[in-house]
Amino acid sequence: MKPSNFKYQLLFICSIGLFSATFAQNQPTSLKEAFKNDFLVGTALGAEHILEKDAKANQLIKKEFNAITPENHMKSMNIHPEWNKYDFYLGDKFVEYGQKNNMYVVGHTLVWHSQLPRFVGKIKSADSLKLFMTDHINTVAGRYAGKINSWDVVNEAIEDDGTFRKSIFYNLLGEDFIKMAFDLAAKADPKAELYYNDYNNEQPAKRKATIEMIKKLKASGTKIDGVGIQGHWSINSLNTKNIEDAIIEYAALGLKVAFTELDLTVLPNPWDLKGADVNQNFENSPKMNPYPKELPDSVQTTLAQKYEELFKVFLKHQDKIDRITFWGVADNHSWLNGWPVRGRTNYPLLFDRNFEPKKAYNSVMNLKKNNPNL
Ligand code: 9MR
Repeated sequence: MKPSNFKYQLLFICSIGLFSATFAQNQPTSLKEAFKNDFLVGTALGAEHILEKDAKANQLIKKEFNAITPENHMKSMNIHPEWNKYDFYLGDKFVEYGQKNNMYVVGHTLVWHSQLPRFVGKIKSADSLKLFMTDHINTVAGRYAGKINSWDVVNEAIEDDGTFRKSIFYNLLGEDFIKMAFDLAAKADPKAELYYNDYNNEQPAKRKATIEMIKKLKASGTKIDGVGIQGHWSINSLNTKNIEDAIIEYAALGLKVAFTELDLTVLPNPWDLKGADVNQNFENSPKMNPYPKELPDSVQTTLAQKYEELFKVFLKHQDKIDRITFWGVADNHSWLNGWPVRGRTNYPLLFDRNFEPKKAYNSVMNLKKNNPNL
């Protein structure tokens, strides 16, 4: 080889090396970094996370996410167990955790028919229920005023067919309970963004009813800032057309859209059950729990493809989407291990039981790595 040729080859190799090093340096290394110009990326925390019991989980939460939602401990049953008794221990710790780590803090949830304290179940009159709602919202939203970035004010008030859910709130107060809840929340914490949150509300009938309900609220002068689409979906029936239509239609109302409880079940759904009605449960059996030890590669790949499909839609509409929150940190901590069949092994999130990123994590990250401008 002539010395001059060698010199050029060396120069070429060095340039490639330098280019790859710079390229690698500019690559995002976490979800929150990858999507920083698009939307917040959040997770739901349990008590063990808030109390920083597990070093690996703690490290992962801080590295990957910039928004947090309390999975259970701000629900009325836990935070307001008796008429005159509140328990703010975990709520306070949760808010502290978010502030300390510079995270967007979501309050979940002020008015929900499920996980109600016992005493509420015994209420028989509209006046007593109003008293409960007023005291509850004033006290809880009031305590964290200025510290919570957004509240899921009302959760799951509409059924899949578009009718109002016949909850204690609806039965005693009619649909006005929704307006009442939002007005109370706006007064108790004027700075928080106020969301209506539901599952299956990307589907046409429920979406239509939700839009009507929101239009009425807005027309009456009530403050509502966003719609939360929970996003409890399945790799077997993910419908991105509905999701895209819902983003466009909710945003057209002048509202922010957030995906508030995202997970994709990989397990068979008894009776093709969709959504998240927590009152349903089914018997366990080997057929219903096909991957008790590990997830086969083929399913791992399908999960990755589905997450990629979903995030492509999210990125396409990033101007309308404020936040994508996963319902859990890693697969070991997912409500889908216990619902709608108890004791199953599910794999719905981006991190596995050892807190390692799954193929699905890479497929989502690669959307930004390979297309920085997407
Ligand atoms: O993930 C939550 C689970 O730990 C609770 O047992 C369950 C009971 O109410 O609630 C789960 O979270 C729900 C959320 O608060 C509202 N949307 C549906 C979620 C999954 O059921």
